[in-house]
Amino acid sequence: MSDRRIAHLDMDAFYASVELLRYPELRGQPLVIGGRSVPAPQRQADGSLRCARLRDYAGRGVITTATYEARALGVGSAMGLMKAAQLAPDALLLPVDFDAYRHYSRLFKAAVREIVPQIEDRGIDEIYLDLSTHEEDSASLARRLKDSVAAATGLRCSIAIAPNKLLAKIGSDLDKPDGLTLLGMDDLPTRIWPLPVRKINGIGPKADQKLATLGIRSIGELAAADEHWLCGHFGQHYGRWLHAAAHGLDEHPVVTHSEPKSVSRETTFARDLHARNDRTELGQLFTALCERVAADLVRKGVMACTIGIKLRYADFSSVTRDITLAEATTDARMIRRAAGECLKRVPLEQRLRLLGVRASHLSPLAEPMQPELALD
Ligand code: TTP
Ligand code: MG
Ligand code: MG
Repeated sequence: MSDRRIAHLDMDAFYASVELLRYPELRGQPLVIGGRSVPAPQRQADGSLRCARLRDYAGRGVITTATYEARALGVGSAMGLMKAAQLAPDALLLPVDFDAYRHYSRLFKAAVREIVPQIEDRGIDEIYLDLSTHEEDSASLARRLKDSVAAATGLRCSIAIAPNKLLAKIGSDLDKPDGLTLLGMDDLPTRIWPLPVRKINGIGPKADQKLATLGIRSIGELAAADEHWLCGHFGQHYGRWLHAAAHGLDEHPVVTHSEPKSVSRETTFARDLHARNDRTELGQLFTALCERVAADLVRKGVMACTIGIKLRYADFSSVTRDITLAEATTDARMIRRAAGECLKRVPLEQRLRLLGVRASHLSPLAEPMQPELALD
């Protein structure tokens, strides 16, 4: 696997850049997106644009993102707006418009697929690509991808091509904005080891803090640490992973299969069953179906927000019902309970031929590359 070529592509200041497509006259100014009930910019009679400023904001909202001009003033993602206002009171403040960002997210991914059909979708503004089978050299491929995204959206992105996902992800951040970064294993000592450990995807605040108390701040210091010593402090699994990551090693494949839209299981009974007279048998079959759906969800790495049932009656007519949960789940008991609720909403006088359970509105389970969740 040592000759893989993996790309990570991440849009630059994504939400803010989409807003600037709409309001190009705001380019070059410090601008942040976020908050609650922030007024949208108003076009004045003289054609000028009137925009909220950070200093006008009162409330508990946070910044989703900031333009690079605003970042220069010390503000950025996840910072409270009131705190940001102290650092950059004159920065412009725009409300979030997820529909617009989703639209541009689809556009840039479609532009990439024109060149590399298989992508791993990692969220609204980033993707991984496996370029190993492409003939074209990395620099010109990356250039073409960037040009294609820019032509389709008017937006800039940063791309890194590296031997694996771990290094590609670190790399796309190295020369932002508008970065084009090529990394090989030779670049480890000069470009990766000086970086703080937090730059590794999978080292979160908790692990970062614990490493700091052990005197390890840079990836190079982590690489120099003894693997057994790390395992002693972080457990076998995470300790080994830390050691490998610091040496730029990562074997995770780019996962390009598209996620299923729904998962369902159904069963046609050997003989028609009646909801009352065959209650026990029906209940057991129902539970078994829910357990199989739950297992399918886990196997596919997704969780479901909507649970539905399908019944077919002795006269071959059928009905479906579904229910949306407060929280996505893969849990068989939760699915069984939701399906039971659905069952209360269908007529049960007739005998039944078939029973089905379906889970939909799927979203990916947490990325397995983040073992830090298990830390305490
Ligand atoms: P990022 O790719 O992390 O950031 P970015 O695209 O704004 O800037 P960069 O040039 O550094 O890549 O996140 C993508 C979008 O996700 C971002 O535009 C807004 C949203 N987001 C939040 O809503 N909250 C957050 O804490 C972060 C980090 C991002
Ligand atoms: Mg981004
Ligand atoms: Mg991103």
